[in-house]
Amino acid sequence: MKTILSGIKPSGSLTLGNYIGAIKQFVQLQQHMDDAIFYLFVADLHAITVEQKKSDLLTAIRQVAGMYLAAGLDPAKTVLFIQSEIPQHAELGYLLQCNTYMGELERMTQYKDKNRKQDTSLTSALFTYPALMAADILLYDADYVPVGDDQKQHLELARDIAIRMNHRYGDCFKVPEPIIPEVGARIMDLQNPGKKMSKSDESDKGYVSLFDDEATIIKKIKSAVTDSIGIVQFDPVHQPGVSNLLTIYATLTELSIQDICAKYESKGYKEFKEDLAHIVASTLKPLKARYDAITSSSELDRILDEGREIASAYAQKKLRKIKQKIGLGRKK
Ligand code: AQP
Repeated sequence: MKTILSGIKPSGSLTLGNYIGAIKQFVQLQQHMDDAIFYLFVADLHAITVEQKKSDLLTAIRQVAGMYLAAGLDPAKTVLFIQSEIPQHAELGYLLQCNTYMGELERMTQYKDKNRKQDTSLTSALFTYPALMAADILLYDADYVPVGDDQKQHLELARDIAIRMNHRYGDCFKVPEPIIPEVGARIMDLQNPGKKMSKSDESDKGYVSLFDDEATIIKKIKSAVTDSIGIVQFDPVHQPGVSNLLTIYATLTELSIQDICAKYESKGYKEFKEDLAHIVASTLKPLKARYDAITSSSELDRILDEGREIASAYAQKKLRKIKQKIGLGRKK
């Protein structure tokens, strides 16, 4: 049986980018892989690498957990849990840090982007975060890790650390493979299509939250930045805004980008955006309804308790093995 693992940071309100690049993909994978177990977690330890307000963090943790289920993940095939409830993530994270070089962490583009802003509030945990992410993955011997494009480099580092430690201490970890969607791996900001749509963005105009109401969704899509060319075509270099909207359209309808372009060949952006706005709104409406039903019952906590037990048993055994391999403690 294959193990698929992924996590989402509760660092704000989940966005359409998180849905298309991650959650929707998990559901599709689960439907196509009968013989697989999914370890999906809420990456709350990663969220606190930047300052979070306690009440917002608690809300966001529940939102991520609830959305996994609302999107259609089958609890019978999923081990759903909260990262901070399994202390072995942090402990293995430290052991991996001891096998990760400063130069490797300094090369991570996500860190470099944040550091470029010369932000003095950058924490040391933000710097070492890829080692914790590697621990999240290696702790459960994941075969595949579905992620959006932005996490590809971190996953490559996880593979490098696994290979290094297997070489140093003997067979420690399975070396995981990424699964990156062909379309939708990087949904861009609606107001600035040169950067990724992110839930922690200062302005909420650039992203559609999965919790936005219909009027807000329609307004945000209609006011998405496009260009003066006026032709609906896929050209990320010269028409990044329109290309991003086409990607969203294609992933939510399962139509090809080519077919969508043909549909709007002699029409302007107005009609294209109006149709897309309604597609996004009608995708998110049932999702939100299922989310409300799940989070207003005791079902979510029951599933999370069960997930914690299964994940905890696996993580304890795995960490014990790694500590022995390294030579920590008293047991040979
Ligand atoms: N814009 C995006 N397009 C496609 N995939 C995306 N993902 C995130 N943004 C996009 C994918 O969602 C999964 C969970 O990501 P995360 O929340 O753990 O971290 P992130 O990638 O840093 O997401 P955000 O929204 O940008 O969070 P903040 O603003 O807090 O940094 C991952 O698989 C990610 O690739």
